[in-house]
Amino acid sequence: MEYSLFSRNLRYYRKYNGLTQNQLGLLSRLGQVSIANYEAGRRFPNEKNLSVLAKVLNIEVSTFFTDRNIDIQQNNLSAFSIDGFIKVLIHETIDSCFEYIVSWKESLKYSLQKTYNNILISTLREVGNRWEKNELLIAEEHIISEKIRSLIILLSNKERSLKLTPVRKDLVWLGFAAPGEQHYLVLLMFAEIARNNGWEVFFVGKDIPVHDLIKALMVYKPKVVFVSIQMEELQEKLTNYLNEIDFKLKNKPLIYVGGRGCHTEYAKTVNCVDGFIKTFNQGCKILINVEEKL
Ligand code: B12
Repeated sequence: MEYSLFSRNLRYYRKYNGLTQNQLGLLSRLGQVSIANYEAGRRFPNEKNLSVLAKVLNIEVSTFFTDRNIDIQQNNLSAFSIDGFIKVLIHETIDSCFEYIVSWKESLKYSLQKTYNNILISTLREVGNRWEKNELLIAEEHIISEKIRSLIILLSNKERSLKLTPVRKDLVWLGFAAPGEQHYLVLLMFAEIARNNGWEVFFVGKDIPVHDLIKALMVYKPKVVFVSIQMEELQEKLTNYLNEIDFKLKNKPLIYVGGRGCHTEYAKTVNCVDGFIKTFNQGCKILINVEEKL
């Protein structure tokens, strides 16, 4: 009994510290094989090695034998946390970050949509809270954003390699961020959800001059356009932008606006906006149940 408690706690605190078995094996000089054996309950460390492990993991030896009150069936789930993930994002390579989020996703049997929403978006919110409280360096916020950008694409590619959805030529999606807007990660998640649901995707991202955007809309002829605005102060610029599109484009696509810089009242003030999307799941619904909308 004590042994299995030790195994679970070792695994928990290793992940909490953002370490792979290999990394813990190197730091403790016990090797990856021993760590794997300990975690699988096949072997048990002697007293000396126990204290080495506790030291590397920054805990007391007794913590290995303290029940953290976790439900045994949920044991895997508790090994992951937003806090642990943020540490991994800041300090580890993109490969370790990917390994962490894939294990987390699989332990919870999450879809791509749920992984984006429940893990990545929640992490971004927590990063925002910490940034506000000055608990994160600007550099760390940038490092995290960049890793999350890569993870959005890596997760989506992995999903597509498992389940190939043929691209439907009649479903074209285009996404862009409001002029002056630097935030585009949720927009990128929508692009990947669209791609995984058979859309042909044109992710134009940020900083696109309006004339070029109009050209892109004429050439690619999207059925649906998603616009992202996080900064309220950019609303006026976005309105001018959208009005110009409305004026110059004959066959207008369905245009949806979303993000914390936008609300229903704002969306109503712009003629060519077909809808305001409040939540990530609401946006995904449009991309998945597309036939209802077109
Ligand atoms: C990551 C991040 C950055 C990254 C962006 C990286 C990137 N490539 O996107 C970097 C480091 C570049 C950055 C820069 C800045 N940032 Co910033 N950033 C964030 C952070 C932490 C996450 C942004 C994000 O992706 N949010 C997505 C989710 C978490 O937000 P959400 O509102 O819950 O989103 C929901 C809905 O709104 C909707 N949704 C969101 N986006 C979209 C898009 C579409 C199309 C749709 C349909 C729906 C939709 O779905 C979500 C889930 O339900 C936020 C904190 C936060 N809570 O958002 C600050 C935050 C947005 N940033 C902020 C600021 C102030 C800045 C800077 C001005 C800071 C500076 N002084 O340099 C700059 C420049 C901003 C600019 N001109 O655009 C402020 C904005 C305050 C405001 N004015 O409203 C925030 C809120 C931080 C804060 N707590 O103060 N930032």
